[in-house]
Amino acid sequence: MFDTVIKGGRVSTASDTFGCDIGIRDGVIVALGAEIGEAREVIDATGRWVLPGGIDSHVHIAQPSGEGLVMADDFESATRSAVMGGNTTVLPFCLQESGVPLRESVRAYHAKADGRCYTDVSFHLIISDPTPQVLGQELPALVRDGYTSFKVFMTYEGLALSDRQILEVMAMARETRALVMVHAENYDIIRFLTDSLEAQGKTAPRHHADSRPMIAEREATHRAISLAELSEVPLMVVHVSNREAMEEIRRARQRGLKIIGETCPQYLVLTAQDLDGLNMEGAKYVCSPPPRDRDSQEACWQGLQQDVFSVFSSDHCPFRYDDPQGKLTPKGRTSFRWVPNGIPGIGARLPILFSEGVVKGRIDINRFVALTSTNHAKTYGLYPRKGAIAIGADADLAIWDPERRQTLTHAMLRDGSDYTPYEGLEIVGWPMTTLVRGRVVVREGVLEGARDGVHLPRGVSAHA
Ligand code: DUC
Ligand code: ZN
Ligand code: ZN
Repeated sequence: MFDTVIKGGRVSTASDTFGCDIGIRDGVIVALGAEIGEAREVIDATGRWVLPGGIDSHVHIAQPSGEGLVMADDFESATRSAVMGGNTTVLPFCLQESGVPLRESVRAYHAKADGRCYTDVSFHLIISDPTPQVLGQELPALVRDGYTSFKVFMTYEGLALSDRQILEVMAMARETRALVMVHAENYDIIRFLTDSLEAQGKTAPRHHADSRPMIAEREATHRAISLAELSEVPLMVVHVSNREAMEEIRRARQRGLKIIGETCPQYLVLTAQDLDGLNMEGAKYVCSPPPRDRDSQEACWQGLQQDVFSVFSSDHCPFRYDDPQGKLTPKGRTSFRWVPNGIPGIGARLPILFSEGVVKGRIDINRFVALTSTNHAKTYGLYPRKGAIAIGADADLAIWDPERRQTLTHAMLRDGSDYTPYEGLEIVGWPMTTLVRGRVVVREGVLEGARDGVHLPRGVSAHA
């Protein structure tokens, strides 16, 4: 007797597609086959596709964001939107707070998350102050405890690390087999251009994109790759937005370096023109790197198709629009410099890639699964417990109606923001029912599960 059997679906993994029933017991997949037997609950998946639940390995939730600013989502609302959009695990960033032991920042972040999540979660760390104490003691201990990846920034006041500091982080990552993720934009280019745009009175949100040109991303991507090559560590270049940066990663991979790339929905379906809106409307699209142009969109698709990018994440970083603690912060009206950086996307990521990618024939369903689930699990040390439909894997599953047609609206996404940058997009295909470790959390589009998500300590990245 199984707890649950999912019957009659078309099952796709990162490598295969086949018809079979899935038997679940104690939250784990225990049988795959035809007519596998009785269950307390049978879910009919006839006409549906059964895929591994999405893993979104790049999200920001309740992250401290500067004076007067508050992120639009707490862990409840972010993971609610995630599960409504077919995700079963998300990986948010725990920011090292200045002057606070890293372990303390991790404890504080757990206090925000524990007991509040619809999906499972696992934290990356953001290293803003790599002191000898942090690198020599705190980080190695945290890596041993399963926080096996961290992000470094090459830009932003209070976050940017020097090349020397990045090398020191990489040396520690090499020792501990942790995975370094990098935000690659040239800080001095951005500061110089921001000052000169402001001096010309060009302060509207659209000039955010002018202040962060592709060359700033390309140069920093090349430099980050060089530092990783010198350090002999793998490197994940996150949120890649354009052809030039993508080609830097391709070249590095062709030379045999373990450089891994990520892109996000905003680089497939938005452009810098979206920042042009009247008054402050453009602030809804302010994120970094900024959305670019049609050729960049095409390049990002090629990167996804050709495995230059192996993961597709949302970079969910939500601020409410009509809110003085969000995009309409009073200082933001004086200059784009002060508009909070980031856009929501945790619930829209999977439907956008399914509709624009699978339905429009740009990628096949197996590539979709790899890009949205399996490769995240492998990259961040969760495989094969996560990201797989296999005996012994967690029963994290999304049951898709591949033909459902809808116009995307913010109301469908159930997050804590007051807008989606993807409003009005025509979407074909939707994750109707989602199970997290065997429990139905969303059934036919209706949230019904409890907040039973847990924090997952992670193993070593497949790339490390
Ligand atoms: N980088 C991110 O990864 N997210 C939002 C803003 C940023 O700069
Ligand atoms: Zn970033
Ligand atoms: Zn991010």
